[in-house]
Amino acid sequence: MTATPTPATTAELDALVIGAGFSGLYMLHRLRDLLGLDVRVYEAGDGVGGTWYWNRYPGARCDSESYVYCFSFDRELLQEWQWSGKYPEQPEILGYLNHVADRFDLRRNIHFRTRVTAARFDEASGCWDVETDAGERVRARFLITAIGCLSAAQVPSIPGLDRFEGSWYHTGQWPHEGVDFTGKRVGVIGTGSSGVQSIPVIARQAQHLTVFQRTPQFTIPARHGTVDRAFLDDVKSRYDAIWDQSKHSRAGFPYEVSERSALEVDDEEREAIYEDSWQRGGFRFLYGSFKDVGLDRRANDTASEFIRRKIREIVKDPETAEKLVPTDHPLGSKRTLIDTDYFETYNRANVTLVDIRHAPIVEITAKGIRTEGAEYELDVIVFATGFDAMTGSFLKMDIRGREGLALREAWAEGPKTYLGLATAGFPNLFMITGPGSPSVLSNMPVSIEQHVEWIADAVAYVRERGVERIEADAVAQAAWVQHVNEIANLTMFPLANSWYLGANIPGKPRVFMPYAGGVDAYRERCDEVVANGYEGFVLGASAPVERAAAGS
Ligand code: NA7
Repeated sequence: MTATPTPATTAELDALVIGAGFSGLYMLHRLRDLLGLDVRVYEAGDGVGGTWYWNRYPGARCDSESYVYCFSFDRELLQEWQWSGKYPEQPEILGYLNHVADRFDLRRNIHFRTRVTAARFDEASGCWDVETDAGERVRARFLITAIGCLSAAQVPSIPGLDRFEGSWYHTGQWPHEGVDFTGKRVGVIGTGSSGVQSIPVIARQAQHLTVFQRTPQFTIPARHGTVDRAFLDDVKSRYDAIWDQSKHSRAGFPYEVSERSALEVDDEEREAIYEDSWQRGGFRFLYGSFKDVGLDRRANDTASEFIRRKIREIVKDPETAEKLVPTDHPLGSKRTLIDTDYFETYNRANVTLVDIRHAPIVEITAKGIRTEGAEYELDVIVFATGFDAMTGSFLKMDIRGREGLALREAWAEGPKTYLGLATAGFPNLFMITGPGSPSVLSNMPVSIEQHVEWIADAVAYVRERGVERIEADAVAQAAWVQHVNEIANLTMFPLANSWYLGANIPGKPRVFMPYAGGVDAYRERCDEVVANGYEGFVLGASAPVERAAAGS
């Protein structure tokens, strides 16, 4: 908060929602149309869509299959929308979310081109005072963040970017008019999902593409294509069962999960199962092949080794193939990627792979990128370098809870939440898919719907009882944080440097942020909390803030 006078409060709302992606749109609908509350949404973009508004890079596409990458709450909506791609592409998802906004008349409560800069909890009124970069100031009983998990784009601070005479872009802030790479020498830094999706598409257009790779990745073919009409008709005839299965599954997908161990079959059978999963494509490779690929290192080694063999088979130049083979982390410990023609792209004559793990980038020059090994002349640099994941968008705002406690202070050692829904010291603040919930380890719309419905129910519960505040209890929060860590330590996740752990951001505390115990177990726990009268939440007055020990 600044010492400068703040503008007068202009409105009093029941709820203020930040963000108009999947989460914000449904939260608005639920609170406004089902509970009859006075709600406003602030959205930084000039349209709805969130992630799918910003990430317009070539090849941007979702890794969840389209028929389950959507809302399930309205049966008519499910029946009327027709997906065209097996995996929905960014324009199609954006079209879907615009359709949702129109269909439920949501835009009239959304203030676009408005970024929330600060929010302070007012002890006397039990409300949040929220400020925006447009100079608006509004008071609301409940503050709900619908800011996504991957929305604070990260351009690494490489010396010399300001001297570069070409143009540069970050995949997460892509120009709406697109970028024409024809005849251009293009450099892509980063080989996460965004890099792996955009590299094959850029390679087909550019004169030459140079990929700057720090960590080789495991990626599985998506087997993308148009979606079969008969398949969609069948899905629509049994949607209730599909959602039921997804909501009670480990990762929010209606996939059969294998009951076999990779270690209980012989080599030949194991190879055949992996080959079948590889040919079918997508995340099924992880869930449908064997039950222990994500849990047991020896089982995981068999899957990792299968993919390494595939890379060496696909990539013709042995030296390039070796550079692409991941050796420093097990499959699934970083976000598993799915791709279309990623490894095949390195067989093109106009594509060069540069290993910046062994010869790091030193600087960006006027003409291109200089590594410890060579200088590469470029017309365009694409930063596919990811996000300050899960906490970045929270901490960009100046959020202050009781007794002026700053969220930046409360989360200085890493995010501390109760169920990823709330945080001690910040009454009446709810987070949709916050750190400590399954979020990025799941099919997002399934997790988003569960959170939105849980939050709306909690709001209704306290309102019906005339309770003015609800806040996570610090002891319950500490137990949840510990549980999230214990579960992560049973998996492969801690074995890689990943954005799940904040490892991609220099100086960020190394804490595993999402909940790896599964969408099914998580939903059960959230339901239990409600059944036990909002166990772990304090309703009404709260104890003094424990600064040093807040949630630790
Ligand atoms: P990711 O998955 O964080 O990938 C970022 C990539 O950029 C990754 O290969 C990083 O290498 C690389 N990177 C990041 N910083 C640097 C620097 N300073 N120098 C060189 N290379 C760097 O982001 P995406 O946008 O691809 O995907 C985000 C999520 O969106 C994805 O996981 C899905 O959930 C959807 P590293 O691996 O850190 O060595």
